[in-house]
Amino acid sequence: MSVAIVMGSASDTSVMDGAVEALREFSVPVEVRVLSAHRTPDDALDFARGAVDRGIKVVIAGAGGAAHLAGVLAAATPVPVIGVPIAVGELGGIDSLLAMVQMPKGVPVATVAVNGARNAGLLAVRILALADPALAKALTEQREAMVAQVRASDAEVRARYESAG
Ligand code: RP5
Repeated sequence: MSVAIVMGSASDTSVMDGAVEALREFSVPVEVRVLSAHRTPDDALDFARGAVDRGIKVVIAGAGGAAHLAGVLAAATPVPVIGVPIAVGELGGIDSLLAMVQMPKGVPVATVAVNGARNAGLLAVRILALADPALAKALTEQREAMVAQVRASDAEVRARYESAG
């Protein structure tokens, strides 16, 4: 059981590391690849067509600009694809966001926020957790830790403003 993290260029790694880190926090095996819908279309399609046989359960695809990678992969595999639009160039990510999120009917890509690679990793964990009770328990613990952290921030901020008068 593994998650594939695919990106259009090695220049995307600084963003996509967020997905790698999230998955590693839950000890989910990851395979990381650079595959481009435009520069290496044959490799991207070969990868997508072989994903099921290699035991990949979720694909996370990040790309910037005219970001067709996630959609092309989703067209060639039944494995769920999560798209991460990456902010590059003059348009600040709106280009990659629209390219990923505006998929035609029949070929879904679950698109997260621009540069939202950590949430893509966490969404992949949630998908895997549907069939993995240990992972579901770890997710619950992580969410409880987040609740505790926000409540601690709330207490700290309230105290700071109360004492300021
Ligand atoms: C996209 O073009 C890649 O996903 C990357 O975000 C962007 C720029 O790629 P490089 O020119 O840095 O290789 O295909």
